[in-house]
Amino acid sequence: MTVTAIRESVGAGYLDGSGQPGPEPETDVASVSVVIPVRNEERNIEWVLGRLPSYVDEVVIVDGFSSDRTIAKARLARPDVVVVQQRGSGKGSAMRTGFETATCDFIVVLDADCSMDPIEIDYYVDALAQGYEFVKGSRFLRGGGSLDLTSVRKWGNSVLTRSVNVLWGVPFSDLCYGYVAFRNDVLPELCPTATGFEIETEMCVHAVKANLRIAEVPTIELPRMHGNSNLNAWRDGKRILSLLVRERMSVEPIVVDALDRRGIGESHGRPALSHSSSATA
Ligand SMILES: Nc1nc2c(ncn2[C@@H]2O[C@H](COP(=O)(O)OP(=O)(O)OP(=O)(O)O)[C@@H](O)[C@H]2O)c(=O)[nH]1
Ligand SMILES: [Mg+2]
Repeated sequence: MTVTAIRESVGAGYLDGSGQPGPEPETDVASVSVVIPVRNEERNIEWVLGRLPSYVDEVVIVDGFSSDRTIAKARLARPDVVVVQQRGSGKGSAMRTGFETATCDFIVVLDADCSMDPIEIDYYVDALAQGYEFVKGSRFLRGGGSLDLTSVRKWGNSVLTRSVNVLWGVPFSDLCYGYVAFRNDVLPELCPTATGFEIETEMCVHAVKANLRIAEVPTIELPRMHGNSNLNAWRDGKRILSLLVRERMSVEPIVVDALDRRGIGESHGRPALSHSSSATA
């Protein structure tokens, strides 16, 4: 799929000026790491790994002390998979371990429960290749949807999304969703610290605070195929709320090098990326 086709189909979702032209596309194609946190996903992991686009260079599986055959199944399905044990507990800790391990230019995060279709990685990679730095999936853009959201979760997500939009003056259409991608070189600015599911929100807020170029792309959330959810809507909703309060009250800059903040549309002067895949072919 070409960059142009992606822009035409989801252009309204970009957060950099309501339909204004996006940044210039990268002239070279970047390498892609996929980070997958897993905890007891032995019946799901093969489906996920089997549907990864062929241009993915590196797959990092972050194990959360699985007591089943998840890792053995992953190695069978994809022998070159990089397996790391998470440090600390919770999905947030697992994701941070994965980010430290991933080596490619672009990092895409997806769940292992078959709720996020890996073939959608095209959308994320194409947006990053255009010059966006943080890309998140949205179930509420045209072309997106969910077959999994309960009414409680939908309500909670809507309240939290509106809260972030009001607090930081942004137009996110979705918030509590873990299908995200970013350029490896903006990881210090995303600066994730959360240990639980609130890490997804934390990364969105830090991307806004750091003035990153953010895009939303449509995604369809499928139901978990097998096994049990690790999320508790009320407990994790409260954790997200308290994160938002902390982030809003915080007067400390989260960016280590505050002078490196960039306005949307400004030139980055980043070095060209090396050819290692055909993501935009
Ligand atoms: N390594 C690790 N992975 C985790 C942990 N908690 C959840 N995961 C993984 O993170 C992904 C998302 O977890 P889910 O339990 O599906 O949570 P969810 O998608 O928000 O909730 P559902 O919509 O109910 O499935 C899955 O791949 C899980 O295996 C954890 O503590 N450590
Ligand atoms: Mg899930």
